[in-house]
Amino acid sequence: MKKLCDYTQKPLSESSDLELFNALLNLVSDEVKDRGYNEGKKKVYYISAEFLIGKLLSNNLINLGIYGEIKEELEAAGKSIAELEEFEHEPSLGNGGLGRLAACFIDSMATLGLPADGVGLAYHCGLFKQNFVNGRQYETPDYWLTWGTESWMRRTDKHYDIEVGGYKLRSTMYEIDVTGYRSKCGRLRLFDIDSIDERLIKNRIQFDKGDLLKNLTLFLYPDDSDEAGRLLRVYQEYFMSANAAQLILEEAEAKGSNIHDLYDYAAVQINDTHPTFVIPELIRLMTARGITEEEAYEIVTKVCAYTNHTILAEALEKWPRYYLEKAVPHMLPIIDRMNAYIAGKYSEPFVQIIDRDNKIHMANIDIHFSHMVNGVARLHTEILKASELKPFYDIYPDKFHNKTNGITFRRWLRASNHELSDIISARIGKDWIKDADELEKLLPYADDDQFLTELLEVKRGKKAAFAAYVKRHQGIEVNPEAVFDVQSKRLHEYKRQQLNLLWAINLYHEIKSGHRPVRPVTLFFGAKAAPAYVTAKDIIHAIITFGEVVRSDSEVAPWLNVVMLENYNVSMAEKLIPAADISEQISLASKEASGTGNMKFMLNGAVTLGTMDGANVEICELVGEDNIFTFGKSSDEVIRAYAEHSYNAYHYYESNPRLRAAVDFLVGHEMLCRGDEGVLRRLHGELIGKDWFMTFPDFEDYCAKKAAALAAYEDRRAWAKKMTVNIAKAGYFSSDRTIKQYNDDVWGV
Ligand code: NBG
Repeated sequence: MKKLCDYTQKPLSESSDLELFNALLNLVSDEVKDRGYNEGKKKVYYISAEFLIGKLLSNNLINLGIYGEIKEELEAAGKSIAELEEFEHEPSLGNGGLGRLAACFIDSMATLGLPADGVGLAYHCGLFKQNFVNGRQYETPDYWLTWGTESWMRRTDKHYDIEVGGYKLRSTMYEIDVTGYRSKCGRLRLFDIDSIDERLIKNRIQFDKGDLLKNLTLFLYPDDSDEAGRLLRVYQEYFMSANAAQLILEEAEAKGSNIHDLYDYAAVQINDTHPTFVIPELIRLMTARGITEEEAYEIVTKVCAYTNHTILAEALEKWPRYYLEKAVPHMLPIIDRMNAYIAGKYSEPFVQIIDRDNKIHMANIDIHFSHMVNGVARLHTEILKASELKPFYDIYPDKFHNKTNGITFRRWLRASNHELSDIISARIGKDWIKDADELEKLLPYADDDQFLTELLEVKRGKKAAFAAYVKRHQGIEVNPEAVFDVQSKRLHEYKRQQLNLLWAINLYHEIKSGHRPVRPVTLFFGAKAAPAYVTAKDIIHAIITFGEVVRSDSEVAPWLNVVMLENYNVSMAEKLIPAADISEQISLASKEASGTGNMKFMLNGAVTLGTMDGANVEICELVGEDNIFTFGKSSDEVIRAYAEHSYNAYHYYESNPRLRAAVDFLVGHEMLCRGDEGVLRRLHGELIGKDWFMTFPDFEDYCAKKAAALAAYEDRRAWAKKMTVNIAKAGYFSSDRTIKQYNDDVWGV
């Protein structure tokens, strides 16, 4: 057993936090070496633009089974892991669910012993850091990378030559170890170029988008509101995919592949459309090795699989042909021939790779040239098959399959909620950490008073801790006795943070007219808006402004609080989710592919208030109607309303007085004297003139179900029972289950 003091070369009590942190990095790295990596003939390459991995210290110690010993050793010297964690920077390598899913997946792949690499890019400043100034979101670079010793990421001596944007670049590969739970390890491999220059960033996150040599990997999802920004995304996507393709072939050949048999050596998972170029690039590299193009098509199709994460058309990337001419001219002849090959087989315009406007549909390349296409929750996959991708489903009925998302319980319960984890393990043992179905053994405790009391006690403690955190970080006083009602996810109109806001305004009106809730409610929002997404930013402004209105009104403040959390990220989620009572999953039915926050909340004993969308449908089925609150139009009704163009927001606004009062409050005196009039009027206009994601039709039902949830909360024993059922039934949503299914049905490793 390794001791930390062997790595500090002086007593722990005399070591600085930096010295301790570096000692822990070295200790973990030695421990990983002792265990070794999952190896085998065939390997999974999970290529993704995002890996939202979160801080690694606790997670690695837990997975390596040395958390307890290290904690004791540190405590004996008067130090704590929690302090060192504050010192650690969270890697800024992702945006939302797609990236967090990739992070949970690499944890599960390592844990299940699958030889697997995550492959992506080493963004220097990540997505962005969110600050609120005058009630608005400001973005600044998230300098998470500390080049030096104190980083989990190490430089390797692997380099590839990549041609992009008229340059010949030489890439460098970095690696982060992925510890599996009590198993061997995997690796996250991130590519970069040495010429990146962070000094290019001028004002906030503005930089010269034309200077590829200096900007290629500065940011994840650089602002794409202009052409230079969109081109940069193409450069990034190709750079990532081309590195991956070379890595895949090199490793396969080193293991003895003659490339004709690549399928026996590599399974490539294309996470959304961003890594699509890996397909034509593999074809290019294979034909350069003497394989015919026709055979190369067959090989890539056997090797690659594609996951779709959204039905929003905007997220299915289409690049104008001249972008590719500029960025990757050597890809064009290959894509043209792929296009001709497909056009020769299928005449349906929808399935063509290049459309009449000369745009290249990345998802269409993925679907034709992968052997498997999957959605990420049952409803989502059904919608893909029945409407969104129907013409493809007609051609390839056997390619389509569902893989409902999952989360790693090591991070989202064991590490982030020790207290809950301990009372669970005291009842059913620790096997649930690796075998999530074991959680079901908790069901009988739904009637055990002692357990229910402890469960409520744990929740109370987590709420108090989170309230203290909010006070420290944002200076906002939060009453821990209030119901903690939480909506945390990317800010997007389809996720409908605005619906939740309208509910809160309605409650404000009720309180003003003398109808107080039985217990105070605190509404937490955690969300970043894409820098160029105007309406999303307007919603943030409205939420922050309304929070100020509420807190400054002495009649309302004791009963309602609205908090927009600053810079929501994985580390904050680990504190927030264990403290939640109600989990808001209120997307417009049919629009949320799955959601994974919903699973994390449930696992931590929050009760879902949601629409029948994404994985909520499966949650509902598992916990039963008594343990979830559902509302709203069904996905069928929504799909029909869009098809018929029958929705008219103004009609609802006009005919429902309390909805109208809530909407008009946005531009009323209280809001205007604190907020920005232009922004608030724009949002008001957007809602009554469009409301594209149909918040108004669901408003009444939402209010009714939220009232029911709040009333149910008052029977504390019955509520604790609901919490227990949610935890006990969460086992299905372990990413270990998801990964096992991918491996059984898709990868065959
Ligand atoms: C998100 C969906 C979620 C889904 C995750 C993971 C993107 C682009 N998509 O519903 O919105 O849970 O992907 O599959 O982040």
